[in-house]
Amino acid sequence: MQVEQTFVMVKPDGVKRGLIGPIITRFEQKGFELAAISLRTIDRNLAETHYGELKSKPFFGELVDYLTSGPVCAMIWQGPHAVENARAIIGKTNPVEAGPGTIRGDFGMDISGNIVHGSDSDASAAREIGLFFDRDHVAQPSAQLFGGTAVAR
Ligand code: IDP
Repeated sequence: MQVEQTFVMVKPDGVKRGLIGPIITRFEQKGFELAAISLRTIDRNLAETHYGELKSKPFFGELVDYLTSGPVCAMIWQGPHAVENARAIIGKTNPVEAGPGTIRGDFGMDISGNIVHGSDSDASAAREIGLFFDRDHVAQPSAQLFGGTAVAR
């Protein structure tokens, strides 16, 4: 079994509303294993780099304001098909369209506050993990959960 990693971030609205715990619970219940976690306030430079692909969008400034409005909880979750499984439990970008049972569908009301970020590809996951974490502080997959397979990098 191939164990992959994905980058997940509880955004400032999720942190302020006390949703770190419920979000972690959902990832654990799904079967993911936590590899790293960090609560931090990010500066505009990191927010702009993280969302660099969206620079030309009309909402980019608003998005950077949102991401820097309070602490975020950055996490690395690992397991099989990590990127796809995380996107499935996070739900569609707009909470209005995200189905019940997904994090955005259950906890969000509007696209300006969609609670959580999840990488959209393995390449994005590797890039985003590199932006937020020092490799030395990331746990390896546990033998118990995933048979000790090496993480794909
Ligand atoms: P994703 O977060 O589901 O991968 P993206 O299209 O990559 O969706 O957008 C990144 C983030 O930009 C969204 O999670 C949301 O916070 C914000 N965003 C996307 N579209 C809009 C919009 O139309 N208005 C305001 N913010 C938006």
